Amino acid sequence: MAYWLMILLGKLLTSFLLVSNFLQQHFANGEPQVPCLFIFGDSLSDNGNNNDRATLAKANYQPYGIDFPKGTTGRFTNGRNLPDFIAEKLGFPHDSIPSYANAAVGSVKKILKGVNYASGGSGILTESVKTMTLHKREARKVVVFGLGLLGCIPYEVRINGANISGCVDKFNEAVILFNSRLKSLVSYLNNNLTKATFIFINSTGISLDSNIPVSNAACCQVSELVSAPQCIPLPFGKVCSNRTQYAFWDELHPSETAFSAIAARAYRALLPTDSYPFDIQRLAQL
Ligand SMILES: *[C@@H]1O[C@H](CO)[C@@H](O)[C@H](O)[C@H]1NC(C)=O
Ligand SMILES: *[C@@H]1O[C@H](CO)[C@@H](O)[C@H](O)[C@H]1NC(C)=O
Ligand SMILES: *[C@@H]1O[C@H](CO)[C@@H](O)[C@H](O)[C@H]1NC(C)=O
Ligand SMILES: CC(=O)N[C@H]1CO[C@H](CO)[C@@H](O)[C@@H]1O
Repeated sequence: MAYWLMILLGKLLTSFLLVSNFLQQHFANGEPQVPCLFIFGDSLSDNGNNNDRATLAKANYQPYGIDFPKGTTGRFTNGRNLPDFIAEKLGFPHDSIPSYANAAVGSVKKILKGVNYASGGSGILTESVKTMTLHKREARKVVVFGLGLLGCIPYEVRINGANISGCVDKFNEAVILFNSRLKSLVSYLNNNLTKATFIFINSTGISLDSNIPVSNAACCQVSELVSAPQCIPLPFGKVCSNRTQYAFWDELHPSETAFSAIAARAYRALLPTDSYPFDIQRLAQL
């Protein structure tokens, strides 16, 4: 049952990470804290799954990846995304969790360290259900990220108009309700599924507290068109130079700086409200 819930939620959630410890071995210093990491989610977590898919949700062109060592990869941001930061904090080498698209053509060894199933638009999830059932019995530690404040996304503000808060209040009200029920679901699952541990990350609380100077505008230039929230390709569109000052990279997706801020407190909570019932660091140690 839990597995189907994960798949369902993966279609809605900002990000979905799954940490498995089926090997139950002792890890030496320098080794990752958990043996493998599986990621489910949407474009906020995608690391290249959509590049060859028939979809409009693509980020495999410049300026995407402008601050990523390998450049453009299909990540929907300027640098590292949320799973990149979480994986690094868990001790995985930089960029070592392949996209499902790459893992499928790569070696088995690669897949054993984990796979990123996240896809802009989340369409890949249905395709990968079969693969995931292979890992079903081993899935023991699950991190669920709550939805971010969708009503504060610059694109939504542009399309719907802002309330006094500067955001679209009705969207944020729905997000807050959804997240509180999601947190209850995490509690329910922990009490009723003895072999697995779930934690909830309060993305909204963390981002409201993160004080990135510009949170109401995209760093890269986007088209004025209603359906165009992504960066205009280089060299036609401009990109801001002070990228660490912006919470949003394009009109929909957080910047590397914003992802870094969320990952830091998801991994090691600063406030008791950041995670429930505890943070990723503690989950990894269980
Ligand atoms: C937000 O703005 C919309 C559109 O202008 C308006 O209908 C709605 O009542 C406002 N909501 C709040 C909570 O002020
Ligand atoms: C998230 O954090 C904020 C501020 O710390 C808090 O007010 C809110 O209740 C938290 N949300 C959930 C779902 O725990
Ligand atoms: C970022 O740089 C632009 C010019 O490229 C400037 O207009 C803007 O005020 C700067 N913003 C911050 C927060 O530094
Ligand atoms: C503590 C908790 O959430 N336990 C739940 C386990 O599942 C039963 C229903 O099957 C609920 O009634 C409990 O509340």
